[in-house]
Amino acid sequence: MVNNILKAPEGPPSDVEEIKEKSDYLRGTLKEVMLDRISAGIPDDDNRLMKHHGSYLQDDRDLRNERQKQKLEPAYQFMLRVRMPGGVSTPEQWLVMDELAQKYGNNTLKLTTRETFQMHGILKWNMKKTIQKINEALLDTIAACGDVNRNVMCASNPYQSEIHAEVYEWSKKLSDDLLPRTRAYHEIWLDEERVAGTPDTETEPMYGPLYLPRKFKIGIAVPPSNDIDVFSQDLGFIAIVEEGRLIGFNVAIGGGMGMTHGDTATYPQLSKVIGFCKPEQLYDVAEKTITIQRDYGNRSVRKNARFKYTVDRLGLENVKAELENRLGWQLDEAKPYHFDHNGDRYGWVKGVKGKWHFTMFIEGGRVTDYEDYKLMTGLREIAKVHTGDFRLTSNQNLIIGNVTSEKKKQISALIEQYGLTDGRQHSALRRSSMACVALPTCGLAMAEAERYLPKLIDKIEAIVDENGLRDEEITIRMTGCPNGCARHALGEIGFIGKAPGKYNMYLGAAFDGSRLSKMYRENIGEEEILSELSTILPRYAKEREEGEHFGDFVIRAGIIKATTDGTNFHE
Ligand code: SRM
Ligand code: SF4
Repeated sequence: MVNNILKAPEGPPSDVEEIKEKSDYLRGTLKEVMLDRISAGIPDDDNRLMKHHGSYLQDDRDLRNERQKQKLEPAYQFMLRVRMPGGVSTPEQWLVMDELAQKYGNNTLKLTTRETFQMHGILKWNMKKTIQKINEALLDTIAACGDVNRNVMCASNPYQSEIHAEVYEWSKKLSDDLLPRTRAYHEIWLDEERVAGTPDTETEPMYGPLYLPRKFKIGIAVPPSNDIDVFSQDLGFIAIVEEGRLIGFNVAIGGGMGMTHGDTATYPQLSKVIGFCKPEQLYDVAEKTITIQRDYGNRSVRKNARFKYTVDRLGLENVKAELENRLGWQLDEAKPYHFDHNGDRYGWVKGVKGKWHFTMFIEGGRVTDYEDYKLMTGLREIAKVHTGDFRLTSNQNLIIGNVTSEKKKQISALIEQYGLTDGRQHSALRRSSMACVALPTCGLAMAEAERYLPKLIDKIEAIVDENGLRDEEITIRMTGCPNGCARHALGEIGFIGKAPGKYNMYLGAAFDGSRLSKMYRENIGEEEILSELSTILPRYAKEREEGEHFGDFVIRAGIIKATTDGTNFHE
């Protein structure tokens, strides 16, 4: 149903639109090229389609120059991302991921900012086996990347597990029901025979043959925790709980973090709340919102193709009216809600039904065995005896969830034995940190992030300690480029990579994820970063008001202007 007043931008379709159109519903020549043994890589067109199957071809950038000198093809390898709505994994699934990471990956698991596992370093010849094993474990990688709805996030707040359990069921339903219908994934990776008659019978009723103009992200928050950064989602739902009962969701549309350096037509944006729906209306709202983006999103210029630009271009009220038109009913007025933080809360807590939850701090979300910290082994041993679940948080941390009182002793002993940590020995600043993958695997990284932020924090901690701020939660986030995979624009201190060793520094985001930051300094290195923070942090220590968060303080003190909307992020 296309509205005659609303218009999609004109212009020739982008190259990806053409690739999707010719792809025979995401098949392309993937089946054949994955069998080819001459190159460890795959052609670019197939790589574009590969994303819809949850994987990217990458190369090890640490080895790039050396291999070029030796006239070798890049050290090609694949990244694989699991679709795991709400970040909930069983211990059995954890053990499968752990085994695959050791056998076919680079011996690490990355817990991502969207509550799932990524594996890096998988060679082409091992991809099919790896994907098959993941599917045998009742997980999959369908639509974990690509121009479709992605992994649906939900709050991992263990304090309110009954609500969490309900919200988790919704995130799972949304993720499952919004999957592409094509059998391409099953044919390419799981050896399913193609049924005669496809693709004529395969119509992708919701997506259509071109799928969406760009990726689409949904998350569900449960106040007062905004751990999933609900306003950064294309479509966010805020659970409304009355007298301990989930009565529905506020609906927020048009958020996103990515931008391009030097291009003010691109910007991070926060979604806006447009109304309230009942639980049973949730799927309808999601589906109809997605079809609006399908029909009006920019299919010509990919960097302006996200739903946030569609909403800003068409106007919030017009998009809301179009949504209600497609729904055939009106959203109720939004209900009051209150968020007080967007980070995680660490350590043991007792939830309802007598179950215990332990939130661990996982720096940079990287699970591996370090020389003096056997994190991966420790978690493997826990998974072997654990009868509850694991919840991957949207801050790259991990909750060992639903531990019975009987098991708590055994799991606590393993936590102790392997020195697994709730992060209490670190500053609250480190515990509130997030960094995207960046180098060496991310092809888009302009600077280090995950490998560098811990070292930078070592130095910032000295300033923090000198000023009595060790227990002060200040969110700090770093990304290796402006795409914003660690939601940099919602960090009270944010860094975006510009070039090796150089970052743009941002300040002024709100602690509860409700205000974007603004650029404070451009293209600076470590020395200048530390020098700036050596001035600002002591001022915060001395001049802050009772309970005032760092992001609010820098605005009140006139250090940075508030960003009131994504459209003034660059001003
Ligand atoms: Fe991201 C692209 C990693 C969350 C915005 N992201 C990438 C790629 C695939 C690079 C590429 O296109 O070649 C990165 C793979 C690196 C690697 O080696 O693994 C990558 N993104 C990640 C992860 C693993 C970061 C992490 O350290 O945890 C996160 C995986 C999430 C998941 O499980 O699905 C990740 N990416 C995000 C988020 C945060 C979120 O969704 O809450 C964002 C900002 C929110 C948003 O989408 O606006 C994000 N990633 C991007 C963008 C910019 C998109 C845009 O339209 O603005 C790109 C580039 C693109 O799509 O062209 C990108
Ligand atoms: Fe790569 Fe940039 Fe995302 Fe970091 S923010 S993982 S560098 S795309």
